[in-house]
Amino acid sequence: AISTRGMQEPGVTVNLWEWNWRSIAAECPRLDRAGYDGVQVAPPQDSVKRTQAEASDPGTGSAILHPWWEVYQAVDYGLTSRMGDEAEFKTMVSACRKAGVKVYVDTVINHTTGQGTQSYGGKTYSSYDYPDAGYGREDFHVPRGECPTADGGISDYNSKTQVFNCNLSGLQDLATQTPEVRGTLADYLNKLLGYGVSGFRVDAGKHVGQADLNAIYGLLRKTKDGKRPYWALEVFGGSPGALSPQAFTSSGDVLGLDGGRQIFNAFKSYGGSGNLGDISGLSTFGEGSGLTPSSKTLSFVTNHDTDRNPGEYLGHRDGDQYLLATEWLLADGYGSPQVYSSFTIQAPTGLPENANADDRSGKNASPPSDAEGLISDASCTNGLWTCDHRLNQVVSMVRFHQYVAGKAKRNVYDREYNVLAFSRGSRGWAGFNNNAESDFAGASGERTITVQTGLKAGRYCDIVSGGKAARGCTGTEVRVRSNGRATVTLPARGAVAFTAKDRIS
Ligand code: LAG
Ligand code: CA
Repeated sequence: AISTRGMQEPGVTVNLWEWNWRSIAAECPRLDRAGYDGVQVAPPQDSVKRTQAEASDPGTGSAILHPWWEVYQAVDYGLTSRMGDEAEFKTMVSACRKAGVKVYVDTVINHTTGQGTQSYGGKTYSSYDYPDAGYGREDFHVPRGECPTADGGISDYNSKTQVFNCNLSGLQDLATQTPEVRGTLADYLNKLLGYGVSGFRVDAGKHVGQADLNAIYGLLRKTKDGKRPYWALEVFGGSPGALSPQAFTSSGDVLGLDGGRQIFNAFKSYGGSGNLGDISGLSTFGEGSGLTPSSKTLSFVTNHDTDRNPGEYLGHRDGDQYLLATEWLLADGYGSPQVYSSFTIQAPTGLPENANADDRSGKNASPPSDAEGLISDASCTNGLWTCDHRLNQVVSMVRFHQYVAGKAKRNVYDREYNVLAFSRGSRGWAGFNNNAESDFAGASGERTITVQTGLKAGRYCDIVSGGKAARGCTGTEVRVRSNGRATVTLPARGAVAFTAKDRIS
């Protein structure tokens, strides 16, 4: 186990996944004003830069030259990547720190690549031989004979030995039990900490395993703020015993992937006719619904993988329901909530004959890039980036989350189909309505509820539709009566929320 004493708390973060370093640096002052505590950034280490030869080989997974997932195929730990070079990375971290926003880095420490011969940093390599990282065959489980499968891949996700030691979708699995590999990885992470980074998302954490994760964490220096670095492990649920997310909570925080599925099932169900979801059951969400403890979880509605998995998780494509879920998670208070914001997924045109289903659906699409694969500056006006983290209703709920921090959920209203409302102590109240505009033959999806708000009498401005203005509210106004009760109309697939400081009289 690792000690979490003095560990950096992430607070509310935004995952600006595959935003380039220049754009993140420019965004950080705005993130701070919006109330975000930190930003998570895509893997900055050098990675495979595919060539036409790889794109033409169906075995490499895509006919697209530069799919988004190139960055998950480490070649060495130089900091030249699709998102920018080392100088730009350093500038970004300093600019964000100066703005009061902490930077968390997605780190690929379980494996190197599974394809290609050249990298964004201009290095060349071959299978199990990465001169610039200092890795040879002795640094990988498969050539060492430590993976029991014939082809070196993971075929049984219930086997600890296979999950830890075999190659995850062809990616060459590092022998993280050796002092040499641990030292190389710790040097990389310590360099990032030296630049001012505050912690890490550990890609494929489940495949590194607790013992090696703990040992690597033990080699890390403190952050510039004198804290132990934040450490959030990616552990997909579904495997038994030691492979479960619960079994990794003694090695760090874990990503809230099972929670993401519960959120999808509540908001959307499985999408058949008549399956419209029912969010009222989310009154019990978190440890009470079998998830990892709040204090050990990086919670989210979606991330870069799940946004591409429409049948099991919500994503940007789900529009109002996705935003409603994001607003609800920020109000609920489970885990350290993370808002996701990246490029819009579009089905590419003009694909070659050998394109596969994931190429055609847009699942493998490249972020907006130049011909060399270098990612373009993010823009919130060209339609290529979602910029969901900037939306008024999301920013308002980030502020709500910060303002009600530590206050228990009270006055839960969950007796009505697809509606959920609660107060957070006596500091804030929020109500959510997941009913569509016309679920039942033309009926309005709007819902009017009478609830106990936990707040004192007065007129309050709803922060989802607007907020306080010089006189009155720019959006909806809610009147709380002397007994704390209020009658509130929740728009279809919408929310109403206010805190004690949104009172106008
Ligand atoms: C992760 N967590 O454990 C990332 O969140 C996930 O996005 C990564 O997969 C995975 N682990 C490895 O870091 C992504 C794509 C894969 C892609 C992989 C490596 O979802 O599709 O694999 O990144 O780029 C691709 C091809 C495979 C091929 C492999 C190796 O799709 O067909 O076998 O590359 O060449
Ligand atoms: Ca491994």
